[in-house]
Formats: sequence, C-alpha cells, structure tokens
Amino acid sequence: MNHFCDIDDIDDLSGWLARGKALALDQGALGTPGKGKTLCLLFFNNSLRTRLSTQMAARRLGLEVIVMNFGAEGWQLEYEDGTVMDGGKAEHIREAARVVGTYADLIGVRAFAGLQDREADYAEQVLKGFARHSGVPVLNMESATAHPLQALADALTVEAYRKTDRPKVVLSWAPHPRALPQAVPNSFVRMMRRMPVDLVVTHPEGYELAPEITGGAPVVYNQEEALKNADFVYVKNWSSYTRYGQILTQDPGWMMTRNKLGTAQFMHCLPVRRNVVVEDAVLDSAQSLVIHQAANRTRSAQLALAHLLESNA
Ligand code: SN0
Repeated sequence: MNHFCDIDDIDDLSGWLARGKALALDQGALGTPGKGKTLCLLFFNNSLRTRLSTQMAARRLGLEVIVMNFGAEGWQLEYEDGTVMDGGKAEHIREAARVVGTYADLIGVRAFAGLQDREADYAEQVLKGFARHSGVPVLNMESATAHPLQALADALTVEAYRKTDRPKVVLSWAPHPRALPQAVPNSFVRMMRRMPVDLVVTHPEGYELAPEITGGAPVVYNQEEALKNADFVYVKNWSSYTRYGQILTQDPGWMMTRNKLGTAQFMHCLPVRRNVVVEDAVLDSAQSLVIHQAANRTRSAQLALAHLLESNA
C-alpha cells in the first residue's frame, strides 16, 4: 500500500515537478484516474486552503469527495492498544479507520500536533493509525510533524519563480501570539534539501528544528546576516522543538519587513497574522508569492492524489 504521508513518499521529485508544470498549463493533464472512486477527507483541525484545494484537485481527477469535520463532530478516538475504554474516548482507531476504509477508496487526514508530548506527536499516532488500519491509501493534509502538500506547492512555486539556477532560500522564524507546530518548517526544510537551492535557516536560539530534519543545513542566528543576498525568504512561526511546544520569545524584531526583504521574493504558507509575522507592505507588494503558493496547493494535491491512484491501481 502506498501512502502520501511525507515528502519521502515522493520518489522522483523532478518528475513530479515536471508534471506540476504541465498541470499549470492544462489542469486536465493528469486525466481522470479517480473516476468511479471516492475520497474521504477527515479534518481534526481547521482549514481553508487544504479543504478547498484538495476537493478541487479530487474533482479534476474524477474523484467523488466526502468531507467530515471529525474534530468537532466525530467520536473521541482511542489510539493505544489494550486500553480499557471506560473514559471519554468512545471509539478505537482500529474500528474507525477500517469503517472509513469501507466507504472510501482514499482517505485524507488533517491532525495537528498537540504540542504537549513530543514523543506522541513525532510518533504520528493519528495519521499512521489511519494508514495502518484503514486498508486504503492515506493522504497527509498536515499531520503532527509534516505538511508535504504545502512543501510540494512551495517547491512548485520556487521552480516557477526562480531567476537563477541555484537560488538562495532563507527560512526565517517569526513571532506569533500562539504556539504553532513544526510541521510546515519541517517539510519545507526537507523539501528544499532535495532542491537545487542554497538553504539557510534563521531563528532565535532555542528554536532549532529536529536534527534529523535540518540534517546539517546551515543555521544562522543573526537574521540580518542570514538574509543577505536572499532570492526567496520563507517566513513562518513555530514553537520550540527542544523545549517542546513552548513559546520562548515574541520579539517583534523578528517580524519580516519590506526593508529586511530587500529584493527577495516573499513566501508564507498562510494563514498569516499581518503586522505580527510580516508587515502589510510586504504582503501587498508584487514580491509576495503567497497567493501563487496557495494556487499551487490544488496542483500539489492533484499530483499526490494521482500518484496514489496510479501506484495503488
Ligand atoms: C497552522 C500551522 O501549522 O502553523 C497551519 C498552517 C498551514 N497554522 C495555524 O494554526 C495558525 C493559527 C493562528 O492562530 O494564526
């Protein structure tokens, strides 16, 4: 069974990027391999882009789509084996996943990190529970530690907007009022490590991502230094991995400004807090690629779903 859980599930990245380019010219380029099949999307967390772009992608492939806000309307699920279920949890993942697998040919799951227990989050209980027990291919729509559909859309965006063969890409941490997961920066870093780019990561001390994610990519603690000669600046908040789930600083000095951005192109996965993460002047300038990134989400979902349909046919 092939799943799309992480960017490791993209075997031939240049092939995928080439298909993405073809999709930008003709949204029907991948045909309708989903005809007669159904995709079920389960949301344990909020969504705008993921929910709509995945549905659009599915329809373009000929799939029928059913959607459920599982977090708000489903039963509380138990994930541990051998427990006595006499508490608040009404259903076990073993039954829930198998049942959904009888209704749908593919399952998409969104389940963010709880940010309380690093081991539990990095074990990917929810996503892997569906992959293990549903009996059908699973699509990751942002899990506790990864957001491969976003990273693939980001790769398509860098590919489309790069002006040099080997652009400098800077991932710059930003302040935020809430503690956010590491899923987006994790997948972005891992994706950029597979692309022909020079990647630099910049953040305050204490915000180091998991070492197996960064894998030796240069970390520069001085933002100004990191931003020198950048071609793309990807801005994102995340909470601490080492002091797991904590906010260590909200220093507004890390906000992205037009002045700091210089001539680079700006990227963010959205949703974004204006004038906290990035100032208006950046988002409202022609240097901002955020809407292009969001538009590429339909293509990235179409690529991933087509791959699942083709490789599990
Ligand atoms: C999510 C995150 O992982 O950072 C989804 C990004 C695609 N972002 C948020 O939850 C932002 C919430 C907020 O209050 O700004």
